Amino acid sequence: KSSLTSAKRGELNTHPLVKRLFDIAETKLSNLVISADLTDTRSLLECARGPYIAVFKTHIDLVSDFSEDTVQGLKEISKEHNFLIFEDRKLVDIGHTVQKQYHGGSLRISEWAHIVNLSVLGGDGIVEALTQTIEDPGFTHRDERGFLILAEMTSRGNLATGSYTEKCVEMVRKCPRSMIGFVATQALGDVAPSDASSDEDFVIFTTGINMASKGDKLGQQYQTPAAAVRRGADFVIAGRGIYGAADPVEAAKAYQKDGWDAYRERTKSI
Ligand code: UP6
Repeated sequence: KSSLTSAKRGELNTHPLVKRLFDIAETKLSNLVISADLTDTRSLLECARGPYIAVFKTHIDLVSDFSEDTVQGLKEISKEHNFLIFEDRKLVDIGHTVQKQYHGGSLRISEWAHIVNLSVLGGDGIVEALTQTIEDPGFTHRDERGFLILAEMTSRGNLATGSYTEKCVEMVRKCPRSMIGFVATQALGDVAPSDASSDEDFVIFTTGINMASKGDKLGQQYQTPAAAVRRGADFVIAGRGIYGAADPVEAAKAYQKDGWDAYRERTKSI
C-alpha cells in the first residue's frame, strides 16, 4: 500500500487521469466516492452536488429515464463540482462485445465516464479491447479515461480470490496506460510477484463501506472508511450508508472525514 500523500502520488504519476484524480483528492481533502445507485436522473444529479466527494460512481443502467439530459447533466455537474465519474459497469465479455458496450451503444459510457471497471473472467482480451478503443486516434478523450479491474469483491462467498486476484494484478501491470488500478478490498502490490519497477502506483478503490452496518441481507459485507484505508484503500466507495442516511449531507461529511483522516494517518511522514 502506498505511504505517499495524494499530492506526492499526483506529482509522480505520469498518467494524466491519475494525476487529476489525486489532484482532486488533495484539493477537496477527500478520498470519498459516493455510489449513487439511484433510479432517476433528477435524484442522480442531485446526489452529485456538494463538496465532499472526489469521485461519483454510477450504475447508469439503473436510471429509468436515461437520456441526453442525464449525459449532459453528469458532464456539467462533474465540472462544476470538480469530481471524476466512475461507471460501475463491470464489463465482462469477449473483447469485441465490450468495445461496443463501452463506446457508443445506448449508454455512451466512453463519452461521460472517466473511469469504468471490468472483470477479467474471460481472459485478457477485454483488457486489450478496451485499451485499443481509448488509444484509437479517433477517440478524443484518451488522456481522460482509465479502467479498473475488479480484482476482489465484497459479497459473501465471492470467487474473486487467490490466483484469480493475482492474475488481475498481472493484467494491470501489463497495461498501465489504460488500467489505472483495481477495485479491491486491500492493497494488492504484494499479491502477485513482481519484477516491475518500484515506481508502479496503482489506485485501489474499495467498495463495501458503511459506518453504521456490518452488511445487508443479500450478502454484502461492510467495513468503515478508516478500516478500509488502513488495509490499503486509496478511495472508499459508500452507497446506502450515505444516500440512505437520514441526513445524507452530514453522512457524506462524516465518511469524508473518516476516510481522509485515515489516509493522512497512513501517509504521514515520521
Ligand atoms: N460493489 C460492491 N461490492 C463489490 C463490487 N461492487 O458493493 O465487490 C458495488 C455495488 C454497489 C456499491 O454494485 O453499487 O458497490 C455498494 O453499495 P452499498 O454501499 O450501498 O452497499
